[in-house]
Amino acid sequence: MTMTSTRYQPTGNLPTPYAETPNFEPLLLRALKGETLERPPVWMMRQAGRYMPQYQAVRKRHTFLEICHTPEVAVEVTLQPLQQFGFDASIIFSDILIPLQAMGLELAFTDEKGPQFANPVRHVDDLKRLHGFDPMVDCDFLIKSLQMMRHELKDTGIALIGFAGAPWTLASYALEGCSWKTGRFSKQWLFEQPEALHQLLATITAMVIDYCDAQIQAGAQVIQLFDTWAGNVPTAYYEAFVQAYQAQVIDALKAKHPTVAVIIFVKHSRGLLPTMAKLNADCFSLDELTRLDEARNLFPAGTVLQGNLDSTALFLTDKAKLQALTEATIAQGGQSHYVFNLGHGVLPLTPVENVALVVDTIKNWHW
Ligand code: 1CP
Repeated sequence: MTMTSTRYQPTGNLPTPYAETPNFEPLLLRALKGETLERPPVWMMRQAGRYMPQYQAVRKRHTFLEICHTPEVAVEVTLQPLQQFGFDASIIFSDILIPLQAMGLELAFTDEKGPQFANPVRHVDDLKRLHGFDPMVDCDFLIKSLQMMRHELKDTGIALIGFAGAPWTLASYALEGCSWKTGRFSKQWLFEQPEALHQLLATITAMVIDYCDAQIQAGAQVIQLFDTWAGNVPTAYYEAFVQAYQAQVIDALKAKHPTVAVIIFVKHSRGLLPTMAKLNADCFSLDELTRLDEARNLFPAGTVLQGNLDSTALFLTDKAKLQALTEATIAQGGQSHYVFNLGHGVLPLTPVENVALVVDTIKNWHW
């Protein structure tokens, strides 16, 4: 397949650095270190994507997977929300399913069905099909995208975030083959074949560690782990099948890169917080079901919280209400150990002017 990608040119028109940032140390990194700040850093999960006309224009020229696999284009769409809204952090454009593709699962993406694996893991024997890979070689497109982004963000005060799916969520995609829906296959393995599931989780965990390590070497300054489907696991199984593997990833990354912060996002984490607090993560990204100020008491002192404006609030037509909800979120987050984000990702069809309003509200905030 031939691809006609636009050549990447340094844009030079990124927002000016945060004025009070000494030596341009990104505000996000300062917040993650626990510094007291005038205002919190702001970024949004899924800040690049379908809600932006500029992204849709790129999608007319490229499939979703082409964007992920072509560094010049991945960088172009990673930069779009920074240029338009002035976020304080940039999350590299990729997808949590990319490393599963590198392990041998055949990934296709259609507009109707979203991501789908043609050969999901359904039998214990299928585990033999999953192979290791060298992220530097087999995901060289991601490595190059990160290197180009770091170069682009130099001296802007914008931090670069790399990411991976956490083991449970990746294992469930490998088992379901597509969107989670009922989680039938993942739950069957959980209840009937726990040993095989542990084997799958261990294989994926080793991969996630190498994959994040490679992203850090390529320039990622922070790693966020997405455990989108962790909140759907029955409590009796949670620690052994979800959290134990999150902990392995976090502990391995912290041992190798003590100064690189790890953020963990667990969707539907209300009720799991006292358990999650045992993790060695630097920052916990909470969804909108939890109040940040109440959650803070459940975590050890020095823990950074991230979140958690309801993504659907960005559909409000009442701008004053949206501004008030944004300010209430900051007030609950606090003056230190806090990073502004949504409770989950920016949704398709979100009005762009509301994303701008939220970012401006935060940038105008003074404690
Ligand atoms: O053009 C398109 O239609 C593609 C839509 C799209 C986009 C923009 C997908 C398909 N992935 C992405 C990018 C993406 N995915 C990013 C980019 C960086 C950014 O945040 O700006 C990130 C961090 C992800 C992570 C991701 N992918 C998660 C975890 C976060 C979350 O939202 O829960 C998950 C679960 C996925 C799987 C995925 N990829 C895409 C879709 C539609 C889905 C969901 C599939 C399902 O229904 O389960």
